[in-house]
Amino acid sequence: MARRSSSSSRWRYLHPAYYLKRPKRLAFLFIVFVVATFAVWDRQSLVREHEAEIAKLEEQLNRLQDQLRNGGTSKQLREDSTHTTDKVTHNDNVWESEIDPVNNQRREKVKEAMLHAWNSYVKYAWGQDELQPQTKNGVNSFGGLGATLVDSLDTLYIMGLKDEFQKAREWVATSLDFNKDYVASVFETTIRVVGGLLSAYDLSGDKIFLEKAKDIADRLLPAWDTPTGIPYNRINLAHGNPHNHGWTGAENVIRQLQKTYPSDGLLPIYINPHSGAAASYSTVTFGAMGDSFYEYLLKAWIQGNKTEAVKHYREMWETSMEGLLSLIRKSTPSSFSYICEKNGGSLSNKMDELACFVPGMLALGSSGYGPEKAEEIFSLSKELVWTCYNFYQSTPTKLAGENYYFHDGQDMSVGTSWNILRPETVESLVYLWRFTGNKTYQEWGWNIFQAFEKNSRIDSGYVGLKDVNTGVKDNMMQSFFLAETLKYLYLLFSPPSVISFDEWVFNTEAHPLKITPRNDKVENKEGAEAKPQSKAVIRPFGRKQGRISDHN
Ligand code: DMJ
Repeated sequence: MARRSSSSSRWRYLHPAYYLKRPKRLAFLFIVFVVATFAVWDRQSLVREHEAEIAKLEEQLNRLQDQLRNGGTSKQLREDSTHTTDKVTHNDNVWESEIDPVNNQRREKVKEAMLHAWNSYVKYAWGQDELQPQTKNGVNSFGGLGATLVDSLDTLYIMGLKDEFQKAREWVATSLDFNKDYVASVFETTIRVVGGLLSAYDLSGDKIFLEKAKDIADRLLPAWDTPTGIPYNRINLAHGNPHNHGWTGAENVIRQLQKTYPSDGLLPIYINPHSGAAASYSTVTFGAMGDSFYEYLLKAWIQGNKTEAVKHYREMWETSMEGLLSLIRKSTPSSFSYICEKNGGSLSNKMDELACFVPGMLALGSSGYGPEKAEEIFSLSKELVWTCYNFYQSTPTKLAGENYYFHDGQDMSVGTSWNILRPETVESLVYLWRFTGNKTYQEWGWNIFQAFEKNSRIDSGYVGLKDVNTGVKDNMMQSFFLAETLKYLYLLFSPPSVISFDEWVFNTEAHPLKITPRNDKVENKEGAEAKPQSKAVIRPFGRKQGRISDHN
């Protein structure tokens, strides 16, 4: 009995009558119910909030991983990042570009093009200098120095193609051998191989690239051992023996340029390394064989961080720019500005596509002038890049020929009509876009990229065109297509902080090299310590602040 009554008293709490008969108990039950409901509801919303937070973090993580994969800033990939403050220099632009889906898509397309070019090289020409895509074989046009591989290292790195970069790095470490009984071009080997290796070192910090760069540079150095210091243009990599082509030795020269820089700053393309003199009839051009000299006057000044020790480079460059101004003419009827060539005393109305690096150079150098001159130089830069873009637009394939002639009343016509995947115009577009923020330049670059895709892409790589009028293809994927053309296109759709002009200067083969830190002690010619000049950082114009009126 007792057991039965205790059990029934236990279950009485579940009977409604237990509460309904006593209001206090009912109120207590109600309060317990409300508190429990709140507790459950609150917990659920907390879970929901946390889920939302986690989703947001995941999204951010994906975005950062994407950024890392797609290039990001060079320093994001570099473990040894010592300049962390630089990462935020152009932060606004980074985020602006990140949320610009058009730029992102275009950048991906360019990266995909690089992968296509690279994978074709890996498949058919691994370790050789260049790929012949039509016949699917490699050729050693530079003596077997792996020119395409070395030229591509920094592009792979900047695009965040880590596996490809690593594989290339292993080849450099284990198979790159410079002890070749081969008479190499001093210029080409310097810009592609020394430049490519130094840039890979500057970006990755991996010492193997520096060691290899030193090895090849030491083999090239005897070429500078001439009475004037002006180098021979060819040298045997295994044995030294610097020499010039027979035909350059035949130059009759009258001035010793080493000591007397011409008053118009325009140097003929052939100079005798023994006397330092140039032939009076030798061509003056901002195109083939003359281009990089002017580019390097400016860039040596920038790479030396514009200190007193490198001031003379800037001065010579400014002198040469006055000479350049004297070569500028305008076409009729459309008023295209172009750069003439000079043969002896007469000007020829011919301009190489190669000279289309000039607009970029002018834009880069303009900020070192006072405001008025800077305006003049910058404005010329914009006029010239418009002309260069029209080199592309004026042909049926929308790819530029090798050079153009200008005729009264007829504007321009293609001279030599091949296109070998050259980079100069897209190079200049990167500078113009970065300095003006005007997206028109990106559109032009995109049009050029599409023309390459349409005309030059085949299953086994990219080829040049024998004729931009007919679209007939050649059989060569030039190493500078991967080193320069695709790199500049990638940068055109990337935030300006990716290889910022404040920290990097591009060699003439588009290999970015670190600007010498400003606080470094620089020694001038006499061995005296040079004082850094007052801060003269290159200042890109505000993105919304496009200068004067841009074409289109
Ligand atoms: C490259 O090797 C370099 O840009 C050089 O300065 C000029 N020629 C090619 C690209 O056109």
